[in-house]
Amino acid sequence: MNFWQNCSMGKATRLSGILLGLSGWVLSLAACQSPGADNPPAATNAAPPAIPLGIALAQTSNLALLGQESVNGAKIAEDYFNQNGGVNGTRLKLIFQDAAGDEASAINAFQTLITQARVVGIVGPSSSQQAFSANPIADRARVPVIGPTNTAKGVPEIGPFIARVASPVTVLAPNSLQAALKLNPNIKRVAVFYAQNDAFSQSETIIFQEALKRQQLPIVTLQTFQTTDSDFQTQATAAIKLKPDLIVISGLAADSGNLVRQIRELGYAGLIVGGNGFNTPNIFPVCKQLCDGVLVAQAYSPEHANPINQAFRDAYKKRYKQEPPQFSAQGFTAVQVFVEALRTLDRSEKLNRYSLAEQRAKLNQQILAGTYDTPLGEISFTPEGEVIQKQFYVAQIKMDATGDKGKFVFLK
Ligand code: 1QQ
Repeated sequence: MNFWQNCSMGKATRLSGILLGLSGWVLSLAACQSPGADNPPAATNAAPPAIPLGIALAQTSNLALLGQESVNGAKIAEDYFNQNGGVNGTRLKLIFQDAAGDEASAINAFQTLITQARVVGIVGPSSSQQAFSANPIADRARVPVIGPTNTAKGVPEIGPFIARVASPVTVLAPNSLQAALKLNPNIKRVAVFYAQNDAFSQSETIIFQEALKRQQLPIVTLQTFQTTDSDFQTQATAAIKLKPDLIVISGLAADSGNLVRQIRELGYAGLIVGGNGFNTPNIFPVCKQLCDGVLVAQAYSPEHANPINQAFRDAYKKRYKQEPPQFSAQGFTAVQVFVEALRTLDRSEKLNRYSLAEQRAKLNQQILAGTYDTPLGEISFTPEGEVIQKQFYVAQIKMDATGDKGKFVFLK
């Protein structure tokens, strides 16, 4: 926890007694600003109380390769929406709790946000594996959760307060197989790899395997690993012996990058399809030149032509000096859904008349009722909280000759 989170937590605890029984946003962060040059200390009572939204994503651990990108997107959203009027004049304040890469950290982050920071809702956690443990806690506390990157089957069904803006493996994964078959219609033998200690990887590999069966493509071997592994010699050697002409991998970023590197070093030259764990430029330094050619399905294109994506992309490029990746667009979108649902509710009902519990319940209903024009395109939700999204893409990784720089090239 950093100083400002500490500050806001202390404030939350102190204020909660005073505010008990009072209506209104429960957390004022006005006196908790950075004292830096850009932020002179605010006079007490100068600003209306900000609306606290919890961000419980992986900022440390191996999952941070993906989680930090969503954090970056959420930060852009906070600035963007506050510069554009906040929630009908009230500022939004993101409260960050590192959910790291394991279930216990995600549970801790959720509990702190729900009971101490008293957030109106939570964006998180980063992985489906964590969601299956942490989300039931928010659901029982009746706090709306939007998963920015939880793609495993079954996440929205965890409970009525759980939604996601991440399109599920069921709709995302098969797109990259189609692209592989287009590039090489002669694929005959497929080797499938997946991380067996991760709910998303297990879920995604089932979808890949079902899609391969539908295409009547024989799976010549099924190899398993752990997301924490870095040595894949045994599995890679065994698979390559069977002469596959397509390798399909479901894992997270660091493990998948190392696996690709070792498969290539052992001489495999055929196509590789990577799952959602490959969806980050943070994989480039892991497999370097050997990442080249990997196919990855994407739920976001930086080229998507609508004004909100234009604004997001410009702000992202200005701040992070690169094109926004999918995980950042999803982090932005999750915050956007909260902001727009809050605006709509506040316009019709002046939310500050309600208790926090009532605000959370109304917010959950409004999230599910809305339609949102986002960097991911237009999205809405099923009554279960499953995202309905229209456009999907497939990209191929292109590395330069040195292996130091790479990009996702979107296929037609
Ligand atoms: C999930 C995923 C991961 C790749 C996100 C970090 O899609 O866990 O559902």
